[in-house]
Amino acid sequence: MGHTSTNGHMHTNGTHTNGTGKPASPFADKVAMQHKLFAQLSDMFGKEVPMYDKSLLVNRITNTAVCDLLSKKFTGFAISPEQMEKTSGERHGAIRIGRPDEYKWITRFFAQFAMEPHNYYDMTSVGAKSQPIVATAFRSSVNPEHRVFSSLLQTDYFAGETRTRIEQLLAKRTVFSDRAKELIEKGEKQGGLSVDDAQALIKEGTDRIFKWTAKASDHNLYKELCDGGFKIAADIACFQSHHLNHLTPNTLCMDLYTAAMQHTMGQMDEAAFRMRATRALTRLRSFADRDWMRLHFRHLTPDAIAAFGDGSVDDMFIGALVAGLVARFKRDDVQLSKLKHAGFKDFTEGPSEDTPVLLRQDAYKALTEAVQFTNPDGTVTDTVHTARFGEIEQRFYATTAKGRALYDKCLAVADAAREKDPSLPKRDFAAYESLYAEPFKAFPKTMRELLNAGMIYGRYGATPKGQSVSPASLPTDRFALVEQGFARVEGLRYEDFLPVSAAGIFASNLNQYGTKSTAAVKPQYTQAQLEAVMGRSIISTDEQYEAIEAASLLQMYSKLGLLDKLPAGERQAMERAASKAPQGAMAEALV
Ligand code: OOG
Ligand code: NI
Repeated sequence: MGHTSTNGHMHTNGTHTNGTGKPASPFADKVAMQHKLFAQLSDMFGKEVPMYDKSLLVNRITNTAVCDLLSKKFTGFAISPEQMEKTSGERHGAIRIGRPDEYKWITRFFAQFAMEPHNYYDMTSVGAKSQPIVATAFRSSVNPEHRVFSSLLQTDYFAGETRTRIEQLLAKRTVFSDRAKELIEKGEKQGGLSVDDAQALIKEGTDRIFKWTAKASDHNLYKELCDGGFKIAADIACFQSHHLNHLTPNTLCMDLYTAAMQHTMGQMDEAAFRMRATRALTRLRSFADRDWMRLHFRHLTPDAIAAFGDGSVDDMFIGALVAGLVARFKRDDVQLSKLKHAGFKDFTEGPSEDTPVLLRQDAYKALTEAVQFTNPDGTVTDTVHTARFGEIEQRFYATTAKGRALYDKCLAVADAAREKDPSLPKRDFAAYESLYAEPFKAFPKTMRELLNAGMIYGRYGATPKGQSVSPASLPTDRFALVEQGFARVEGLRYEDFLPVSAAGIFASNLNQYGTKSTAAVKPQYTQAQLEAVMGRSIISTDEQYEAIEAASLLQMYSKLGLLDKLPAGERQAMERAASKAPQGAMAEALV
């Protein structure tokens, strides 16, 4: 499948050349339309779920405090309101789909926005938290800003009669209108859509495909599924659209945001909030170095970051920031406790707060929303449904196989420790944090150390200094080159999902642990099966992260005149890995 321009540059339309010498295209830039799609999904979701809109406001407020601290620490750093919106903007959504043919349409829909399937997630085999779904995530391959975790219900997970009833109900619905299908087919045939057509397809998304209707079918089946522990199947089978389950923005400081949410939702008093906010900002002051800046502000070039001066942040400044937050959260527009809600989770999923790998996620719990069921006999049941929740995330470095294995090990130990004393986060949060951080001590805590230990992937580039000296005087070791200023490096950001974290999110938000298959023999699910449903292959991102690193190293060695000095085996391995790099990846190189 061909890649389109996924380099993240904004074009409002494609009718001009894009500065790369490529001929002008009559079609809208797919990535620009992807941004529009997510902006409009966010508007839709904000109207549907007032809590979500408020959580965006809380995120804006806490991210602003973070940036105030950063501009004191790094003189010359400032962020415009527009850039703040973009930086905190939507990162991912989640949808749950019932039928294979619908899943194929979804695949084709996202392709029109340059979003392709990345990674296979088999949620039927994650132990006690298993769910009857398999999934992939649609996103751009290079510098993705948005992604959608898209699940497909596996009806054969269920025994005979339940399975038949789910399938019969699902068979009756039409999520994609004829117009939506026509637009997708047109885009495929032409190789793109005009701005108007792309906008019309977005409207199909916000008016129908992803829209919450509060209308459902067959309350008996719904109740049976819920009572049987299959809430997820009920959430899929009984509804008429692939309603957006959550839409997750990006926070610059998870611990500040979660404290703020708990405070404004009425779960944390002012004194506790002051303490938590002070701790979060104090930690940020020490670990937000220039690498952290590059990771969190993709619009800042390494040169721009290097040019910032060294400022300093004293305790008084943090005190003033916290006082400002306390005052801000007294205002009417952020009284989240006045909205009906089910509380905020007590702890964050992912690595400990001091370990910058993969991602950290948290959420306010699923809301109870009014739904009207129309039953097979024509009667109507007015009741409620609990599924949509409010997640938040912060992304860190992508781990290598070695780093991932260590993460999985640390996580298992940390989770077990937490489960031994489940009320600890509520009783004594500081004690809980130390308990959870203990197993993660096995991880280095800075980007450089993580790279040197082979735990995370990096993108390397030659510096002007490196290019100005004779290759004969240069070492070939990548770390030595960086150490001596001949090269530089940045960690790659993790752009994907964590099945165990996802399972935890399913479990806590459905208020229900996983489900065992009721089929006589639990079916085995494979990536190839999902690929057959989609009619295309799924991209493996471990391979991509490795490829981006390898391609950047080859480019660096070539610019430094060192390619010939590399051991042949090492160079070949790099070339093999680099050949899998997504198109456009090197346009993102450091130099
Ligand atoms: C998807 C859960 C996965 C995440 O952030 O890991 C997810 C769902 O709730 O349908 O969104
Ligand atoms: Ni999510």
